[in-house]
Amino acid sequence: MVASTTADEGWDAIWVDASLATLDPGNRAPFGRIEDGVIAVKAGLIAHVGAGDELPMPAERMAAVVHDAEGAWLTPALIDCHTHIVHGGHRACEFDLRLQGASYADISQSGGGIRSTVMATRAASFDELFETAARRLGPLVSEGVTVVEIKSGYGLDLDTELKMLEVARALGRRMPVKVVTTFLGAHAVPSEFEGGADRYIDFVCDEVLPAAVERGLVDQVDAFCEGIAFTPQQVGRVFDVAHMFNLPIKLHAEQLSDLGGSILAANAGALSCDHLEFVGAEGIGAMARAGTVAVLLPGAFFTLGETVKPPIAAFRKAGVRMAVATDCNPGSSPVTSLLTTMNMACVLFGLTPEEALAGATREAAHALGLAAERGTLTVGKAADFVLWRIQDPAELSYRIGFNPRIEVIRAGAPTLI
Ligand code: DI6
Ligand code: FE
Repeated sequence: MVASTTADEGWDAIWVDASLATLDPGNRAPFGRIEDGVIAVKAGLIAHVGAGDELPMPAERMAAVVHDAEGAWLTPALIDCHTHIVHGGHRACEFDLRLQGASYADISQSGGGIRSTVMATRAASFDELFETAARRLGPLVSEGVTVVEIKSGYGLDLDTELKMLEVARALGRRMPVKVVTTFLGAHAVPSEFEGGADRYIDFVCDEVLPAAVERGLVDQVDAFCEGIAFTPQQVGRVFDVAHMFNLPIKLHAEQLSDLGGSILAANAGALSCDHLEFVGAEGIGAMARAGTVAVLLPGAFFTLGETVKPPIAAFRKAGVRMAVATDCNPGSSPVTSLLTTMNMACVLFGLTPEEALAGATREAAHALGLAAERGTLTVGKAADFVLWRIQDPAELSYRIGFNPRIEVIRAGAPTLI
């Protein structure tokens, strides 16, 4: 690789004697690896990535600060591209019911499920939501996550949807993480609209989404397309409003059945379709053509005891990018570890450890429309990376419940976590 910055410019800092897993598609080695690598930063961005013996001058003369990585592995910082981390209450009682044989859909249809979290979220104060979400975000940050996507969707009324998004924005200001907010007003039909899904979609499209956009609270728009939620036609109406506001879209699609949501979403230019256990050939084809990322959520698959897996081989064959995310939520995926989720993606879905790491970095950046600025160790991208005490990058997916993080660098500077 070639240095893109001359010595005269002066780098802010350089890490030497690092084993780099760049995940850069231009580097064909496994994990895009560079042994005995160096990485330099300037003004919060990656200024140089390469082999140590290719530096034209001693590191001390090229950067103001020299860090010795002592052979540690260094990867792009992790990105959790699908979470519902802001929510009130818990659903431990449902967990118990499911263990006794009730299905997720049964519980939802009898008034539990998402609606029970909606009640708890409406009842919670801003501070309660902030504190509980921060406690769940902490473990992710500690694993080297520097970007997290956070959805609304447990308010389903104007005030609570806004409150959730405001909490998400506050987390981004007060914690060492960039937050991407997603409006998920079309997550479930709230009880006050029982039997009136279309009327609820009118309310979402005419009032809630515009109000949230006006307050600058929305980065992207999502919906839940499912028998227990909304039809493709109803989702299409939400997407039309998102397009009017020039907001990127994504979709919870084919989680429990195949309604063709992925076809609709891909044809509407969605950044990602998420879950996808039941996606068919037509959906896969549409996603491949549109460059829509498949976001795999093995925590939900695991928690719900699902048996139908997303079609990994078909995604590979069609060239559909695969991201991996926690789906951190109180019902189907009470998971606050992206590393464990990577393990699940390998063990349950058959991803390779390299695909799992790419899924939590490069492909997750694509799923959030951030690929130009994040997700790989590439000159010009944000200098967000993690140093790990591991012998091989596959170890990040292989161990369970173990966090080998040494240090997290954010915008070129070590973070205190
Ligand atoms: N699918 C999910 O996995 C989450 N939302 C969705 O549409 C779970 C939501 C919940 O059960 O609270
Ligand atoms: Fe989800």
